[in-house]
Amino acid sequence: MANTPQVGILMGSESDLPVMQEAGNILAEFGIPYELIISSAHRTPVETHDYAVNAAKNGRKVLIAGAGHAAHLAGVLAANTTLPVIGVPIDSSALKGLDALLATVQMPGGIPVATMAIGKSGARNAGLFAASIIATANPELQEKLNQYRASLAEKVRAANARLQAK
Ligand code: RP5
Repeated sequence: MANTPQVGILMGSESDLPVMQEAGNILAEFGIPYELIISSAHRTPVETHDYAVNAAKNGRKVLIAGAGHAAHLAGVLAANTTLPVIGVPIDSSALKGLDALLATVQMPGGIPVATMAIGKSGARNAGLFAASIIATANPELQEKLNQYRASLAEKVRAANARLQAK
């Protein structure tokens, strides 16, 4: 079905939503259907497991997982699916996300998680990275990504032109 979400964006808590919505906003920009799910590796481990186990057959192509503190969400999803899993460490703890970064990036060999930067930049990049993965089989999407990159470059050139004109 055309509107079947291709990307599942999961987060450990409702408090993660303002960060993880950034990933959704990017996917919406590229016209990629996604869903936002609150599911915790610690507090709802059974639901988290079931989501990952069924994700591929439910049509998901990529999973994005955002969590803070001792963040296990991305790793638990990756343990239960061979879909690509992108982790976003969230700065919700006293350690400002350094704990979540290490917990997410330091996966033992065999179960990969592609880890982004801490916080909103990481969530935006997770959306872009998911789009890049999907674009490997979608030339139209590939072209949109090229245009997006060109628009970023254009903004920098315009900013520099404004500065030089002062
Ligand atoms: C993690 O603990 C969540 O991903 C969240 O970032 C953090 C705090 O959760 P709440 O106590 O705000 O629900 O599991």
